Amino acid sequence: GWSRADAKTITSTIVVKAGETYDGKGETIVAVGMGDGSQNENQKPIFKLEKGANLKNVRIAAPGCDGVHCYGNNTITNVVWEDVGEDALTVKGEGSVTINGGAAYKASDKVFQLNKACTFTVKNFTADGFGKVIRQNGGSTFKCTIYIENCTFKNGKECVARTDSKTTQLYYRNMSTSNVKTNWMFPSSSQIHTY
Ligand code: DGU
Ligand code: CA
Ligand code: CA
Ligand code: CA
Repeated sequence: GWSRADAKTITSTIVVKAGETYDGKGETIVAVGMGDGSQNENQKPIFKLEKGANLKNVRIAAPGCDGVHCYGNNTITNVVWEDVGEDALTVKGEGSVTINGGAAYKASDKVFQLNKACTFTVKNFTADGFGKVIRQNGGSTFKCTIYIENCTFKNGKECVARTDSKTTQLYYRNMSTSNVKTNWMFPSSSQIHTY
């Protein structure tokens, strides 16, 4: 069920192994003792997805802590962050990461944080309340390739995507925004494409 009465309490990170899929079947997860959901950088992730691990059908309740850590080649399907903590999801290993379906609400700053070179795809997703939906780690120069497809972004204080890298490329189609300050903060508009 989806009700808070059914929520599953965790006190440590759920590690999903290579080649495995964690299917929450709609469960709501509440983290206790793993962080307060603020902008403090020392919170624990709710999930650690090893390289090649997948996650689906989970609602992450407040406090969102440090969200989901991805080590590459991960698919995240129908995951809802009810109240994003420090951030919602971080790419920590090279490879592809695909977010398909789901939503993220109430992010004080970043939703998706890209700390390694990756192909990062977000599709069929809603974010409502954020600073940036996608942020490549500040000052980094590696190349990310970002795809945004069939997404709705609302109430963004800064932008949809921001990078300092001159090699990162972003491709988007069927993206709708409302009350988002600006779409892109990239070194050059030539890095932004439709497809
Ligand atoms: O600013 O390393 O925000 O992974 C310096 C920090 C910062 C990271 C990042 C993250 O970039 O903490 O949450
Ligand atoms: Ca951070
Ligand atoms: Ca929040
Ligand atoms: Ca973080």
